[in-house]
Amino acid sequence: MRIDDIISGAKTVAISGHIRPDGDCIGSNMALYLYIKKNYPGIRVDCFLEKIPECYKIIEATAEVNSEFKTDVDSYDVFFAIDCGKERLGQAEAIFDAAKKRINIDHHVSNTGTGDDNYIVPTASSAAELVYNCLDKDKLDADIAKAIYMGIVTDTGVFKYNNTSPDTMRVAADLISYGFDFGSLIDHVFYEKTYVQNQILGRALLESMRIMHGDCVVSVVSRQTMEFYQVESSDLDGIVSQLLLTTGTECAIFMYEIGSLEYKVSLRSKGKVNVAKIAELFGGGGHPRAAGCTMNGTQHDIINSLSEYIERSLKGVVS
Ligand SMILES: [Mn+2]
Repeated sequence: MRIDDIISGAKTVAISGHIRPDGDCIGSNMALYLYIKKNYPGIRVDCFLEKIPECYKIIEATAEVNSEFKTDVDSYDVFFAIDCGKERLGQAEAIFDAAKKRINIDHHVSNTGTGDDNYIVPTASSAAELVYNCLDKDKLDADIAKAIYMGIVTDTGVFKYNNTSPDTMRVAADLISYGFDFGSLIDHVFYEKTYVQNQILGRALLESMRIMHGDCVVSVVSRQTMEFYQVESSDLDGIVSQLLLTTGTECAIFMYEIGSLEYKVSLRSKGKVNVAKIAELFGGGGHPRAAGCTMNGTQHDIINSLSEYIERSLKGVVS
């Protein structure tokens, strides 16, 4: 798929991605937006996305994103749905439906193609990598390269998840040749934490305990502690991953109180324990190495219930 061919002759182009946009959605959308804006000044291009989280505003022109989903264009000549099928476009779906030519670029395995033209590659690391493949490399600049790089970095966990392919690395290598500060970009979108996020992380690590002879690390944050540090549940992201990084640990449990005798539980595994199976037993779900559920009881009871299944899983009784 070549973007230059698709938009040839178009006067109006719209771009959008999924609801609650993440780094890949924003990176892939902004890359295409910047590409058209910079190389085709005669084309009106609009990008529709829900509110952009603060950390992604490091990308050029995110302030120009239309989060109101209001437009005076009745029917765009071309609409690009990127990083999702049309059913996850949210308020942009109606604009997509009204467009003259609908293009769908995505890497989600569940997407069978919802456009008139589709470029769906489930093995690709990210939608951003796919957008890169469609662009004329001579028309890229540092801002566009940075947006694509951000998409790849977020969806691969900084080139760590197994969706990272040799092709992904080759694309990343090309991208850094355009010259942008990829080190500070990665820190900003991936590793940087607010002061209170670091404080609650420290507290959770300090109060963690090892169970099952060190096979599992557990930490619990109470409502009272969250109030003391004035943190929200989103400030607790990443604590469970840090617990799992303990040497010799096979799995990690992180839980925080959401109500009286009610906890949100996150489970992580290095591979021996299928935590999706365990989360499903308690009404939750997820992936074999990352899952979650909501559980009732005292923290002691919850840890006991979970460890029973984790122990059986480690012994190979359940897979
Ligand atoms: Mn994605």
